[in-house]
Amino acid sequence: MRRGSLGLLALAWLVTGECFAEAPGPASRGSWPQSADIGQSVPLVPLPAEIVAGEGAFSIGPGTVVSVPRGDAEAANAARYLVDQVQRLRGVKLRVREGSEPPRGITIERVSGLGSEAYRLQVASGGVRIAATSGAGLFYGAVTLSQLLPAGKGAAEVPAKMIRDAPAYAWRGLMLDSARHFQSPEFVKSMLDWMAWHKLNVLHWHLTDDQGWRLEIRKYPRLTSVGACRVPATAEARAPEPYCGYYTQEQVRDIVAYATLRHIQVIPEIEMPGHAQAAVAAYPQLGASGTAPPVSSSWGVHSHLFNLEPPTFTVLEDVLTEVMAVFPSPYIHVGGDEAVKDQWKASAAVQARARALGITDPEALQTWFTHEIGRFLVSRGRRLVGWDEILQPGLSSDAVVMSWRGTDGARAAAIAGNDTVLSPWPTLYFDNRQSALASEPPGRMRVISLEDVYRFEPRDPALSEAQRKHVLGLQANIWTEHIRTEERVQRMALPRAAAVAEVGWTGPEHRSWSGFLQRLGPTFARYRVMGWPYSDSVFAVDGRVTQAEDGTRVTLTNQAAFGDIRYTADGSEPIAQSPKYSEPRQFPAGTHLSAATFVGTERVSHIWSRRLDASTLARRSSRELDLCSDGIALLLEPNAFGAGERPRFALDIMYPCWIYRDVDLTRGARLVAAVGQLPFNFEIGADAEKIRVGDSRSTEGDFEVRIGGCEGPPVATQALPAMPAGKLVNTLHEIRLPAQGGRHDVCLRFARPRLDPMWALDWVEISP
Ligand code: TNX
Repeated sequence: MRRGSLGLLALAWLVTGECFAEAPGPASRGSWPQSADIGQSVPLVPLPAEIVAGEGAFSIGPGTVVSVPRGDAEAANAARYLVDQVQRLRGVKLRVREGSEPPRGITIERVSGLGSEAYRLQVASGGVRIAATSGAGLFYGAVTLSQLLPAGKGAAEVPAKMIRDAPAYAWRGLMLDSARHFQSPEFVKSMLDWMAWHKLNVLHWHLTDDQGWRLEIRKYPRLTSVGACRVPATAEARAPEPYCGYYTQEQVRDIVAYATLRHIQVIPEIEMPGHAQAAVAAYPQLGASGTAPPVSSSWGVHSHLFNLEPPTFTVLEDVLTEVMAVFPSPYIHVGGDEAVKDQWKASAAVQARARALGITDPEALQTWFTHEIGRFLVSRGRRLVGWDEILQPGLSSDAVVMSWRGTDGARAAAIAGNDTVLSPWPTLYFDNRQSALASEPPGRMRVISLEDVYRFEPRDPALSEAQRKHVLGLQANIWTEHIRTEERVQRMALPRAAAVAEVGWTGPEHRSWSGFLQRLGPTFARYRVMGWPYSDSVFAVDGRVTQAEDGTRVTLTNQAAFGDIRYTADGSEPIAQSPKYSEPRQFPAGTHLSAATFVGTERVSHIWSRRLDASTLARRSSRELDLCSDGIALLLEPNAFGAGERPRFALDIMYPCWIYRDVDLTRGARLVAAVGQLPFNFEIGADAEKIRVGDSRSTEGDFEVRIGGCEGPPVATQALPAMPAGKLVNTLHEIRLPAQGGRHDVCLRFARPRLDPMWALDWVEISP
């Protein structure tokens, strides 16, 4: 139903004819469809608060005039956005005119009394009006109008309607980690493009970490000359090319200006006191260890912290001064997460300082640190943002708490009277895979589906109305340890970012998962026109092939159980007329099966395709096997220096072990395995001692096969040859599994002589 059930009906707009008149009252509205139903058939993301259908349509085509108030730069900006979108979507050029109103065109106008991001969009056969009080509202009206246009060529009709819209939350963000992997300025701008298209309005930019310092600081050039390069970790014993990248202040200004035009605030994050290893590598005197570490090429929680000497604060304040000069955002993020205090506890200088301050608890020392930095920021008119570790007694009330260790931090912050942003792991962590499909790019093995994100509810019933006002909104984080390329960053983000946008914008009473799915097909079509890579995991066909009496049995599903799966059995592309899959069925051996998901006549997924032969039946990639445990389960690529496909190994780095279920071992079996190596480049503290490397009997390690469980003696063991130079996978042939009687789970593990490197399974084939 519509927002607040709208006793405001008298205000509802009747949008027919040449002018916009107010509806006389509920009675005359007849059976007009309203938000909940018509909204889903209009491909708007996020869904507006209120949509009322009208009669007729307005055609937007070559020469349609967009008029803006004279001298209103923000209105002109909204108009330019619209012109640009229509050009990209339809290849049609609109004209912008200042001042006088065109008789039949698009009018962008200021009105008073609407909220800070609210707008009204009226489409009638006589013209279109976008009205708002703020520049952001005008911009969002233009965004909505552009989304109403289908992708295609030439003029397009927009059915009459009235939209009244405003966001539920003021902070609708994404965090981009450019420290672990670096993205080009062009990529960041394209990200701003699609963020704006979804009415996302905060880009939290993670610019410094243990693995890289990525922002030019003129006063301290070593931060980038040293801190922006690391040597990539590799399982191979050769010196790889350094991995480098940073943004000049010039580039940042350009990006910030680009964002501002799209009503996106860019909030920099400069991590302190932890995640500081790259900075300490550049200027060891800033560190608490007295040593000069390299920029890290490991992932995980590192020990290097800034020290607490006055000259260090001077440097940090100088850095923040340069940061504030290029980032006008009212908020400056200073990290604060995962600062393990070992170095502070071990440092005589830090301890002396703590005593001088009268602080005995190392956690309280971080509070003091945060307070010092926060005070500095406030003196420059900015507010400190930090991860939820900053929430300690004594935290200043103007600090903003970003809740990542679940949502408790947000609740506690709101109760304490601090503003807060919801960014909880694991739901809003886009380094998690979005499906269990073998085609997912590297990341964490946990699946956070589009639906998981969509169903995230920011509203905390435990908070009072007043406390709830402190919850500014939500944000998803794209951590890039395992996301090496820009295209993958984007695929991890889209379409899950669309779900974040809708959760942040659209009130819970209007959100509907099935409605969102309906709008997704047309949304994907627009992504394609815009050239925005996205993941179709929600619709992609998941094909499971098993042995049947005389042939193979195939089960086809998709994650959302949405649309129709259509298939062909002759190697041709499935089309809207291809047979529809309804239940598991058998195909003769040798069939070349292809399948895809359709919504109506539109194909909304890529084509899944398999030849149903003996090897398809026997082979499973590591992504298709079960992992024996869920410690730190990752999907990883080995570092290769050069082009070409790399294998993707699914493994739990705490216990690399896989299970191939339900194998017929009545007459024994033959096993072939493809294996590779990965560096163990994870800083996990004392947890590393829990990792069992096994009892390796040969110099490189052994591949071990067990039946029925993973702990008993192996039924087969094979010594591992050293990895051949230049190869990322090596195939082990002819491992014999003894006859066992019946079907069994087969457990696959390695014993290795040391922690680093790890052996990993790429795929395995078990055939009778
Ligand atoms: C924890 S979330 C971190 C990041 C990692 C992330 C990986 C947070 C404040 N710290 O440093 O990249 O987990 O998922």
